[in-house]
Amino acid sequence: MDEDRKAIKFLLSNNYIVSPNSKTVFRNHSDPMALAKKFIETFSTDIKCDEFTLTKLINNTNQSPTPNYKVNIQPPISRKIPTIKKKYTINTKIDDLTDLHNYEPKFSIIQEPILSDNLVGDLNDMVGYFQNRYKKLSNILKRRADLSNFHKINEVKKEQNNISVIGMLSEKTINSENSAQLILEDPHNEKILEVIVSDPILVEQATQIMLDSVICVKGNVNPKGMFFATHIILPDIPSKPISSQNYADETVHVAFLSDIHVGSKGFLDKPMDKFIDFLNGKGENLHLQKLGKNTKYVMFSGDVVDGVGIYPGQLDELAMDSIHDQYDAFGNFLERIPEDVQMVVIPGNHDMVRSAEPQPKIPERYAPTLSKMENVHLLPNPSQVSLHGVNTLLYHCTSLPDMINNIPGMQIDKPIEVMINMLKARHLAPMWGSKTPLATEPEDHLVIDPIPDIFHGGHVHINGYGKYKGVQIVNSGTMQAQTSFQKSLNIDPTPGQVTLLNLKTRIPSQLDFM
Ligand code: D5M
Ligand code: FE
Ligand code: ZN
Repeated sequence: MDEDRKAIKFLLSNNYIVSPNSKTVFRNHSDPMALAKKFIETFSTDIKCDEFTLTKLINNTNQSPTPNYKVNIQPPISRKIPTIKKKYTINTKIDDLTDLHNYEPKFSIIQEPILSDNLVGDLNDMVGYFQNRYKKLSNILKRRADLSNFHKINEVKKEQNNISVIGMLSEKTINSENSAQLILEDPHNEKILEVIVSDPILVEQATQIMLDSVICVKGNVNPKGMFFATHIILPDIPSKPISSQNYADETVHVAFLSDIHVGSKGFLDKPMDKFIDFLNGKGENLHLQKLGKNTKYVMFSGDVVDGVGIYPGQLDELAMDSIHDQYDAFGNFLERIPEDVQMVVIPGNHDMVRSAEPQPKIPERYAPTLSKMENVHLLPNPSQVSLHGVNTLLYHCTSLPDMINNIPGMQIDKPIEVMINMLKARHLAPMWGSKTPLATEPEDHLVIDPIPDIFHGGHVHINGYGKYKGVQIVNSGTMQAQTSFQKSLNIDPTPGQVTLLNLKTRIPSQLDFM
């Protein structure tokens, strides 16, 4: 790819709006990527990258301009695969790991979807669901400072210039590198808008958008009533200056786990035992011992058991064929974790709840041991909790394979990139009618609002972490060996890897319990 296109792509992936007239400036610049980075350093995403602003930036660069807005620049993806060389990468200094002897948990639930018991799932429910999605996401889009002159689809008329239209992306046809067609729908009426995209930058942007996302297109309508897009804008999250992000007031750690799959023949009890020993201060060295005693929160993002009857032929792969025994065995592990450690357990697609999302919490009748434990919080999938003041969104990420199958360039071993795409769409599972079943609740609980500080997912069984606009993203991996299903799909899991986060600094550490 040419240097100028790489630079523009970099800006787009950081969710800047790039005007087509900026292309010449990048093409004529000696170091387009350095210019793009300079732009991100100087301006927030509210500022459009166009010829005028770029020229001003270039002219001012030699005079060291004072940035009018400082953002925390991060490369869009900084995924780290756990290294083979180093078993433990602890990024909190041993002296900072204070003894939390008189520790008071600061735990609260921020968001827990209340699910209706009388869903019919008929057309009425479905329309109501999409109207709510549209309302929530269009409100988020309307809060963006860079958008104005909003029109509903039924208000679009011939010969209008520079208008913003919000709609749900119901169809997308990519004809070539510089030609695409989008169909936007308004779930309040039958109206649709056909959007013509003829700029290669916008075409590339369109390929990354999941169907049924709510987006905004800016553009002009010609005398024949044809809408030509000049910009495509996603709800996204704003770049939060570090000063306005949440941090714990003392050094305390959270550990992220998911996909334990207790009950499967492939469940690995040794790394699970080692992890529990670590929490009890029995790590291999002093640094690990102090870190273990400083880890007061453990998050489980779904698939804590393998379940029963989840896929055809599962019985042959089960070590325990009773769901009660599976949850009991999982509960026995949690009972060995110190009582002052707060734990959150949400369900995944293997847990004993409905598969349509949002999924309700694991019921007491299947998991009496877990329900009894005061330090175990059984919550729905998804949910948001506050850990020492740091907002943490837990979602199993069942929608990850759907997104990977539908967006070019997305890969199962790079879950963080897909989770970034969810943050850009401000939705955990936009696509309707794919493999992720969605419940037509009156409220769309899968819209990401409020914006979390930490976004924790699982499901792919491959550990990774990264950051996007200040949000710490973790996909926790698994405690299950490779299954025959994963082998058939060439999925190489990373069992026993656990990511921890220091809630005071929000710096991750990485431990390998295999
Ligand atoms: O998911 C186990 C693994 O299988 C994980 O790597 C995701 C992958 N997976 C799960 N469902 C699908 C579909 N539908 N397509 C492709 N890959 C998939 P688990 O939920 O533990 O069974
Ligand atoms: Fe799983
Ligand atoms: Zn799963």
